[in-house]
Amino acid sequence: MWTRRHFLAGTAALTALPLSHPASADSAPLALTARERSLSLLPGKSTPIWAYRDEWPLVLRTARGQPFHALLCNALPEHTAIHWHGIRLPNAMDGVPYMTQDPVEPGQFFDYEFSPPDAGTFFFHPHCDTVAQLGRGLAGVLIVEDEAEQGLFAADLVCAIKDWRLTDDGSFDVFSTDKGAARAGTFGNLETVNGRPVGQLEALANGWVRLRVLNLDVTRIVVLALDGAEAFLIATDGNPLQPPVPLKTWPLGPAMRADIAFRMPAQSGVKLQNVWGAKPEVLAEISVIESALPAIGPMPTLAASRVTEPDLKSAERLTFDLTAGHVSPELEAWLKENGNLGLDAVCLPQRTFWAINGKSWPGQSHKLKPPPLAELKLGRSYVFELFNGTPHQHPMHLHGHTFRVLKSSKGEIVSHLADTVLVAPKERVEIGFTADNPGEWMMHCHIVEHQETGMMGYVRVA
Ligand SMILES: [Cu+2]
Repeated sequence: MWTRRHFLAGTAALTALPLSHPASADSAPLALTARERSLSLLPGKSTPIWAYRDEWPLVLRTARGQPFHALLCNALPEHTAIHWHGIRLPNAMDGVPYMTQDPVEPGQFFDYEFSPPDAGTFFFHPHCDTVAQLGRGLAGVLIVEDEAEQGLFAADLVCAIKDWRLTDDGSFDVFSTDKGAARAGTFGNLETVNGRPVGQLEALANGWVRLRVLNLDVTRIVVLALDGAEAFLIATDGNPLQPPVPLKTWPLGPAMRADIAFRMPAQSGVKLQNVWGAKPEVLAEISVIESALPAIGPMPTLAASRVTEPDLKSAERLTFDLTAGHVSPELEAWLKENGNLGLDAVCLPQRTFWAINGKSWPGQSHKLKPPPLAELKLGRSYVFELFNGTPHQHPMHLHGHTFRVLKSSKGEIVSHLADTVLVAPKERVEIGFTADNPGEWMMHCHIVEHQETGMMGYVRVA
């Protein structure tokens, strides 16, 4: 059993251990100790990754509507926090340093407690110095299960896509370059699924498989396709798609998830592919286990979404232009006056390549917190029109809410619920949602270098 005493013993050098608030006595929290651990990514080499537990990828499962309680212990050399991506939780649990909570300094703890209102495939990661912390592997998968879905699938499998920037000896290379940050991002040089060049999974012959695919990479966009079985897209960013659609291809930018269902063939394996490039590349192989399951039975149906759909008739429309950026005059004046003194070096890169509605906001220092991009009325419906005026793709993420992707200027789309939407160059995408969660919620690109060099802002719901 993990206790605070163990953590104290392991970090004897760190004297002050202020607790954010006491853990509740009735439920033992799940300990997530962010620290350096070792993972073999290159044959015979060890990579000093940052992780919450020993296993990578870490997959946690919890029940919808039930209290989830995790204690973050920071044994890293810099501050951190946990953002629970896609979970509609109270603002104070959203894990954005300076914005929703104080940064969790080395040696400190933070209790995260919330009851996830939606079942689905989610993940969690830090929200500051993210390109390096997530780049080093600091992330976990959070699967929220609905009681009504127990036992529906013969196999429930996770495919976590994440690339790494390594040198030949297995240590980390620089995470970001100006060249990358100002363009499509700085790509990893080792592509992995579940920590291996090709993910290896297995499923019972004839059984229905639920394949939860997550893009945990900070940069790379993949386009999913399944080879070897007739496949259906059943959930997007964790939200059930009703009705499911046959899966031809489905793009997945950083932070996006797709749940795919298929019946496992009896004779041959199935391949999950990335068809982004000219030549399909295998992401994962699902091999077959002999079984006595009958080859009949319809595809299982997921429980309906609990997200409140937007009222499109009364919705207020707001436009957000994604463009190349520059430092705002206010920020420039502040920097001139203050230099770097007093600024959090970890959280405030000085580069600004991107902007939302002409405003760049690099890093997350509260001292530089700009006004919100928009003030939203609690309970009101909104349609956000996102226009990409750059030559690069941007997966745009809104915190605290789940939106419906309504429309694209590029043609017909599958209307679906999401927390992150990929916007292509010159594309105009409309998303609609009910602003039903009070607080200040980040809206940013999830190509993390774009976020950290200016394509970030927030909306205030009150
Ligand atoms: Cu971007």
